[in-house]
Amino acid sequence: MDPYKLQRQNAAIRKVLGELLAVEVKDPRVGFVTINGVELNRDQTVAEVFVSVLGGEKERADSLAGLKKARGFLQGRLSDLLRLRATPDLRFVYDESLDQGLGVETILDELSARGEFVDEAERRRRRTLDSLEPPRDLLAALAAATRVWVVPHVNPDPDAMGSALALAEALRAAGKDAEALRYAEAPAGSGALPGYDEALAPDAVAAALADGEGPDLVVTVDCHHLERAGDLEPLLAGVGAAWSIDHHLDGNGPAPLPGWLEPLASSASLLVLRVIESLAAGEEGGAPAFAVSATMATNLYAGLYTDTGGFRFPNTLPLSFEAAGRLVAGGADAADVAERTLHQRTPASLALLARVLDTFAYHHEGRILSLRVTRAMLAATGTTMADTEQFTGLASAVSGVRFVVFLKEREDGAWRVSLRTDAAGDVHGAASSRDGGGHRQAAGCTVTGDPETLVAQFVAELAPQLG
Ligand SMILES: [Mn+2]
Repeated sequence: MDPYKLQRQNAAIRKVLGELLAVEVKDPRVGFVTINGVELNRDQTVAEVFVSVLGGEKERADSLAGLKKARGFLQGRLSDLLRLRATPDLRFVYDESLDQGLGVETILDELSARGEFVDEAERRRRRTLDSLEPPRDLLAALAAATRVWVVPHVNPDPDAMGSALALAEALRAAGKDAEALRYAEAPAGSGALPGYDEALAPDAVAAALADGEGPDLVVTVDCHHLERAGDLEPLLAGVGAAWSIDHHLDGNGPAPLPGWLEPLASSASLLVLRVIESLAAGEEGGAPAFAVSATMATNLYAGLYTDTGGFRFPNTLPLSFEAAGRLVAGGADAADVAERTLHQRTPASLALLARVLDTFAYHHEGRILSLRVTRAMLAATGTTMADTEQFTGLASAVSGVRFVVFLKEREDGAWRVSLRTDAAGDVHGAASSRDGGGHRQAAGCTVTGDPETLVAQFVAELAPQLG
C-alpha cells in the first residue's frame, strides 16, 4: 500500500479510537488514556496503538486492563465506522516516551496545546454541525435507489415522524419516488407535522406491496433496526435493502442496520438534516440539486426541539443550536412547533397528570423521583400512553431531582420504564442490563413484577451515583 494511504489510515484509526474512548467506552479506567499514534502493518492485519496514561503505575495498569477488555468492542466499532475490509487486530502498546523527563504538568500542557487532551464534555462542545458527515455508502445507497420508504419507529415522536417526513420530501425533490410511512395512530405532536396526512399508513403499505409497488430501499429513522417498526415490521421484512439513520445506542437489540448511528447527535433529525444538505448540494462542482424547503425545515426542527426537551436536556450542544439556526433561517416555524409539540395540553391529559402526580414518590432526600401510570388511570381519563410523553420532563425539572424512574403499565401487565438523569448521571446501564437501550441521560426498558419492588430495585441500583 502506498505510504501516504497508510498514514491516512493510521490517522483515521487514531481519531476514531479517540472518539470511541471518549464517547462510547463506559469503563472509567480508560478515562486517562491518550492515543499517541497508530501503526498499521503492511497487510493491515495488525494495528499497534501507542497509548500513554496520565497518573501513576496503578492508573497505567488499570487503563491497559480496561483497554484490553474493550478491545473486541473497539475492533468491531472501528471496522463498522471506517468500513474496513478486514478488522485489524488491535495491540495496545504503552508509549514510554512521554514518561521520560517530563512531569505530568508538562504533558498536560503539551496535550492541551495540541488540542488533544480535552475531557468528553469539552470534546462534545467543540463538535460542529458540519463535522457530522453522512457516511458515503449511505449517500450512495440513497443515490442509487429509485423507490424509497422512510420508516419512523412505532409510536413515533416528533423526531421520528419529522425525520421521516423531511427525508421523504427531500428524496422526492431529488427526483426519487419516496414516501414516509406512518402508523395507524400518532401522538398529537407528530400528527400535527406538515405532510403527516400524506404519509402511508399500514393499510396503504400492505396495498402497495400487494400491487407489487414495494420500495427498493427502506430507511429507518430514529431507530436502527426494523424490530422497532411495530405493525410495519412484518410488512417490511425482506422488502428492499434496509438502512438506518439513528442516534440511539441500543443495549442488546439486533445488530444495527448499515447506515449512520451517531450518539452525539441530539436528535435523528439533526443527522437527517446533514443527509438532506448533502443531497441538496448535488454533484461536486455542479449546481445544487434542490433547496431545503420550509416544510423540511419545520419537520426537522420539530425533532431537534422535542428531543432536546426544548433545548433543556444535557444533549443540547452548540451543534444543536447551529442546526436550529440553520433550520429557522430555512423557514422552520419555531413558535408553531413549540406550541404544537411540547407545550400543548388537552383537558384529558391534565386530568391524567393530576392522577400521576399522586404517585410521585421521593427517595434519597428527593434526589430520585419515581412515578407511575396505570391502565386504569388512562381508562378513567380517556387518555393514551402518548399523553404521558411530557411527564418525565416535568418530573426531572423538580428541584433537587437527579434521577427519574417512570413506570408505565402496558396492556400485557408488564411495565415500560423510562429513566432520566442529568449531565453527570448515567441511566443507560440500568436499562441495557434489562435488554433496554437509549442514551446515558435517557433510557428505557421493559420489566415485569410488582411496581413497588421494581421501583425499589431501580432506586437501589441508581443510588450509588448520588455519591
Ligand atoms: Mn430521537
